[in-house]
Amino acid sequence: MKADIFCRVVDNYGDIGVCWRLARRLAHGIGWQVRLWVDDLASFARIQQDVDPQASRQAVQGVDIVRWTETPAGDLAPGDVVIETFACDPPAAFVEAMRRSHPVWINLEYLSAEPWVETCHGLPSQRPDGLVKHFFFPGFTDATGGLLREPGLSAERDALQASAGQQEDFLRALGIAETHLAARRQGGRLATLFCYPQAPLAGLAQALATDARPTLLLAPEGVAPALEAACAAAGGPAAGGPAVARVPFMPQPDFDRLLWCSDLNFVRGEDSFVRAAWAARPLIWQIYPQDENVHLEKLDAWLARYPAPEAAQALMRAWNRAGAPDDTRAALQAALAPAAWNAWLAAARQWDAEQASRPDLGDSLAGFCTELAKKR
Ligand code: TRH
Repeated sequence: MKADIFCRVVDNYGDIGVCWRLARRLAHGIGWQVRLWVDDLASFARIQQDVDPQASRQAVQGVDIVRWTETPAGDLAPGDVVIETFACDPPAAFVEAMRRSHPVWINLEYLSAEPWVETCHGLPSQRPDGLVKHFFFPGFTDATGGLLREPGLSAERDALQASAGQQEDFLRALGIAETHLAARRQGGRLATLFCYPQAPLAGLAQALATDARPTLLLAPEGVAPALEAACAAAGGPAAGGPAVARVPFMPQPDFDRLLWCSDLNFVRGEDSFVRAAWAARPLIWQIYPQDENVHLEKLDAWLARYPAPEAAQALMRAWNRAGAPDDTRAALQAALAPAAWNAWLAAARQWDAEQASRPDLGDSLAGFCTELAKKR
């Protein structure tokens, strides 16, 4: 099968993050020939450093990458499957060519735990021009398209999590100082922090400063720029406060490894949230903020499925509401208390095992398209 994937970068890295992961999943795991159209190669190059932001056409890891804004779409014939992501609308000239070849047309939607997703997953939408678009929803239940997950991921994760030496080698290669590695060897906590600007950093720093276990926060360059100041205000490492280390943006497989090495992962958006679940460690999700707090309903829909103790759920609500620092401080302290923490650890393992027992989105989508292609 030949597939075209269209990616419009709205903001941040989630749009390209999902598309790039899907492109590699279909090309490597399923064996499709994949062409990925991207309108913002600079964002792409941030998470996949060998992408050339200037090239109008390039091949990276076996995927044919097209700079969407420059390439005349009418010159390239559609493949067997066209996947537009997040309703991004393929260019008119390309749709014109689709009217002649009638490929399978998929709109891959955003991830949501809300129940209505199950009733919309897989539905067709008949267009006046004769083309039919099908809606494909990722999700957490059997009645959805599932989550992207590469074969062999658990085994790779388990091997790294079982090897203190390999974890240290990995962290050292990221530039983590020997003093931090030594502190970790003596029981220090490692936490990855990937969040939006409104995250309540003061409450985070204050809670970690009162916790007996010292914490090293690993934050990607440019994320949470006020973090160092918040940690200094909470007393700094000398007074038991969290230490901060900056890490460069890294390719997705390394970002997975970072999450696997961490005891606790603060993640956001869509893709890093799913990857933190595959780490099988406690995660705190900052959902993408929307107008009129619609996102808080989506957060609750997911919390209703996630088996973590009430203290962890309350922490996530406080983290996303980003209210007074005291709220986050108290909520994090409660979630780190031994009984809650142990229950949260168990829940993270259970969530990973439950979700990993379902077919992944790559297989589900490939199967769905193959069936539709037979009926063309
Ligand atoms: O960056 P995000 O917030 O992305 C988004 C966008 O805002 C988007 O418009 C919105 O619709 C969506 O969220 C829900 O968060 P996300 O989804 O976690 O994407 C980040 C991607 O970047 C993910 O694929 C992981 C990747 N990444 C790396 O590969 N290396 C890194 O070093 C880091 C920090 C991230």
